[in-house]
Amino acid sequence: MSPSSDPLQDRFRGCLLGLAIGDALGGKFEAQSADGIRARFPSVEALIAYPQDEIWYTDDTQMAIGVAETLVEHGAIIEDQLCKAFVANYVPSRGYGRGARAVLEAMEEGRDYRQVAEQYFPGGSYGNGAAMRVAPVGLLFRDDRAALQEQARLSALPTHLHPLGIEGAQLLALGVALCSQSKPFDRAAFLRELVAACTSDAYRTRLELASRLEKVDDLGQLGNRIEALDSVPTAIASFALTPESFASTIANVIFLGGDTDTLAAMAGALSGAYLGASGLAQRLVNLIETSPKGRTYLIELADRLLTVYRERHAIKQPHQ
Ligand code: F2R
Ligand code: MG
Ligand code: MG
Repeated sequence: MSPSSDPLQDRFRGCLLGLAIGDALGGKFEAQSADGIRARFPSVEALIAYPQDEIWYTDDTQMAIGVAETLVEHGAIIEDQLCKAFVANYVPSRGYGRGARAVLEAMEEGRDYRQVAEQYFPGGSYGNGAAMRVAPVGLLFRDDRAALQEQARLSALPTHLHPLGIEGAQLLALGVALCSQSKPFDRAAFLRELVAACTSDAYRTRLELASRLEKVDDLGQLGNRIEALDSVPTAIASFALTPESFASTIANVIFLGGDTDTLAAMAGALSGAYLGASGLAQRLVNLIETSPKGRTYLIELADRLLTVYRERHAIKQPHQ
């Protein structure tokens, strides 16, 4: 990849590549214990140095690709088009949530997927599957708060109808939008904006706790689980504690164990949107899989999303 001289292009690319790296590196440790990971990797540097061969992403990146493709093709989330993109990208061996798998297979077979989702989790899923894939929404609607909230909600609906699943996606999308705009980083302002955007006490309480955290050793207080409430605030807090280090941001959530791919995918998307592709761990960028929808495709997809963003705003000149 030749480095971009366009700061916004660098951030769009950084967001998708950061997501894929966090997902792929975290995927090597999914469901492992914090103690087990720490015993093998005593430092951030040791963890980041671990992969020697291609790193393969999981459902997190695969579904984010579906969201980005839908936005590129249609300029907004259109539910049946989003479902088509999810189905076209669906490879079960990448490791999907069990409810998500049932819903995607219903979509694939033309069955009533909303009914399947409701049967699986009455009241809807509050898993982190909507948040893990929402980053492209945060990029495209980075300067339109109302559209961002609505588009994030629409991107969640086919699989995640529970309010906590939807709100997790809205908060992560807002986090990406803020990260793509700010430099230098103002931690208090960043978390204040996110707290103000909360619609539930549950997320507000977690993000207020995130704003009081002073060290990465305390991140575990926010959770490491597959539920959106137990992972979205954690990823946001990790980025906010180490905004200038992509490696630390993803490693510190992987050290928590549990849902490591998704924690690191979300944290990586935030960090990448802030630092840009040029601020990522370059060794890891170079190790992202070279499959048809691997590293090169992710960069092209980010560039196409930026084109849609610029057309939407009729912005002719590159800007921050
Ligand atoms: N699921 C995985 N990884 C396990 C892969 C196992 C194995 N390698 C394989 O190949 O199969 N990872 C991915 O799933 C998470 C995202 O899940 P998503 O899309 O939200 O799925 P789902 O099924 O809707 O929810 C996940 C779990 O959350 C709990 N849950 C959700 N809503 C619930 C409700 N209303 N009541 C009770 N529980 C609810 C359930 O435990 C769901 O299984 C990411 O980690 C992604 O990486
Ligand atoms: Mg995954
Ligand atoms: Mg996961």
